[in-house]
Amino acid sequence: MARKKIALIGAGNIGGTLAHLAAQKELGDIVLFDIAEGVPQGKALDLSQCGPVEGFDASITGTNDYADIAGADVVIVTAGVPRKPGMSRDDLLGINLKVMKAVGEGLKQYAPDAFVICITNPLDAMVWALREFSGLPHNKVVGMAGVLDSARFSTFLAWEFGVSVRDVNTFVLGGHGDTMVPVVQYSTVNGIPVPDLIKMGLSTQEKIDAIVQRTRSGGGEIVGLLKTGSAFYAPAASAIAMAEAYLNDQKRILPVAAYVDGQYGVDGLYVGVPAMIGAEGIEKVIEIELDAEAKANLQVSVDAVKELLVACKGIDNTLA
Ligand code: A3D
Repeated sequence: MARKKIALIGAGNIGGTLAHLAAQKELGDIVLFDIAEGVPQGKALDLSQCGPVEGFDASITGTNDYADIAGADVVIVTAGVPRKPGMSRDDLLGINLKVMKAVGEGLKQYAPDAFVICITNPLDAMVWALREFSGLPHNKVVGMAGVLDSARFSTFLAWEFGVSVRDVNTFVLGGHGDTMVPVVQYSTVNGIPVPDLIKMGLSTQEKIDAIVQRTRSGGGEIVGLLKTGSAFYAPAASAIAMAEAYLNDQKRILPVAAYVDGQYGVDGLYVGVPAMIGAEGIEKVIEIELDAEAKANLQVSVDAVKELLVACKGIDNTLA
């Protein structure tokens, strides 16, 4: 069987980390694409030279030509600009929308059968626009945010309870912004819901509320520390988990920005929900029961995503 082909659009901080992880896991041969001349080629060469040391077999090439992504099985999109301190994700909308148009056209021409994972911010609007520009089926275009936001929530909870991160399972729903919804009700330590752990005296409501808030602003906390860009290790690891779920038909239930049409009272929008990823891409959106507070928060988040789509349509009238 021929090796799978993984195309990475954007060879910046996340793109380079994605290439390294994909090579280490031998997910397939890797093509790094960027508009910056020399950058994808240089990173590809550097990463190729990890092969003998780390012992992986993967061809890694860099390119500025979309033709080289032809036939890709998985495409992960990070092209665009990241946040700087003081910027919200939404401030990136105008510039990254143009980038999504170029990427969408490249996908339509060269990789129409790929499973496409978008990471570019503002995520929920960019994944929607990328789907529109590319014309690919909705089940094959998905956004990465919930896996990362849940990983942040899990990390903070593991620290709070003093337990292994492996035993913490969390869900963060809604848009990837300040209105995201960490769902405490469905977050557990080895099956024990966080509200029960509070009742057992292992934490307090105030501490968990503070963790929810820290999760919501988890990306901004890192931007504030790095000063020159945004998080990239955990975002890359999260997208790789989604790519593996597709390539290996794992049927994983992951929180992702999926196209929702009907569930949760949402019509025709990309928003963070639990969904099953397998060989068909997004195979199912899972509708979990939410308490009144989570429902209200999800609605705020959905409204925020809708506003972004109106802004997108205002900038590019082909999206109307
Ligand atoms: P960065 O290191 O700047 O890399 C972006 C790359 O995109 C650069 O190498 C650019 O040259 C390249 N690029 C720009 N325009 C184009 C184009 N038209 N075609 C191809 N390549 C282009 O950023 P990064 O890797 O740190 O972040 C990438 C994106 O991910 C940003 O929009 C971030 O905001 C976003 N991000 C999202 C999350 C989520 O959880 C959703 C987390 C972290 C970062």
